[in-house]
Amino acid sequence: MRTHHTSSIVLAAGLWMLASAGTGAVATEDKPPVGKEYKLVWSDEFTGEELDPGKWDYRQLGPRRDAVNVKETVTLDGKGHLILTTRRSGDQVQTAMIGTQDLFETTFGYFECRVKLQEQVGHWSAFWLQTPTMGQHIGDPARAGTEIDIFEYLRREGDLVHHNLHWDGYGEHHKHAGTDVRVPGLGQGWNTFGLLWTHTEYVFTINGQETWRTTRGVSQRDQYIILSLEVGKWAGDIADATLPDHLYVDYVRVYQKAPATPAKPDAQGRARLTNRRETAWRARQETREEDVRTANLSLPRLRDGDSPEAD
Ligand SMILES: [Ca+2]
Repeated sequence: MRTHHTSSIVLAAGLWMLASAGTGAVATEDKPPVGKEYKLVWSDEFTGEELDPGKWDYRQLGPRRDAVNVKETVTLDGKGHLILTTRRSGDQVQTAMIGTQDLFETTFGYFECRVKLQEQVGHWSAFWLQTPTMGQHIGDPARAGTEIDIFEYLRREGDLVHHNLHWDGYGEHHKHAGTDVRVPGLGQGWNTFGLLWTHTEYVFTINGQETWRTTRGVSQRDQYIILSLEVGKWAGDIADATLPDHLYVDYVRVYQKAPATPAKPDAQGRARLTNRRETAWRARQETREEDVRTANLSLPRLRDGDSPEAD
């Protein structure tokens, strides 16, 4: 998570609504494609009493930046929300970071979270995708993967939010692309942040509206999800913060495009098919069934205890 600053885009919520309700100027393809070809493949609605260890693990427990990551700052409220907390404990500031590393790692799809942002300065919240091979295969982000910061939010910037990409490691070869978006009212209440990640581009959304689209640094490899609060000067001085302070997360959902299944021709249509065409259609059908099986392999692995065959 770097602190590069790029050009700022100001987006007025009122204009969005006008475009959506009035002229239909917001193109359908710009909206998250969920509910059509895309199917929910992974989610956490945080409905339990504690973090689901089958979906999430703690990350980088111990010192990180200007705080210490501990498990106790990651809680569920029993009302459907994950709470990440930054708090003081003696001379320490403690904060929270979880990820799906080794539990759910995938390539492409639409990733969305619904959150209520932190209220204090000195720490920033983020929903991001990370690659396990950051810094390898320099010059080839498709193979090495890219840090994809779907959102980074600093309270000291008010209604501003960051979308960032980092690839080719964090050293001398480091590459970055990003944008900042101002969304009036962002600091109050709930917001959704989304990323559509395809073979060719990333499309970032806030509350269902496209805020940034880029073809730079497109990863083609499995990556994992991270939710974090981090304490550091980028977000201002934590000494000025009234703690504890929280990031609330209502859900994280991942949708992926189901392989296309050809429509079965009706009786009349079938009659028009020559034998050769019908044979070709069956061959395509078999290929697609193979694709479906292959795609299923990339879905989250069952843990031993979850397997229906385990008992
Ligand atoms: Ca929820």
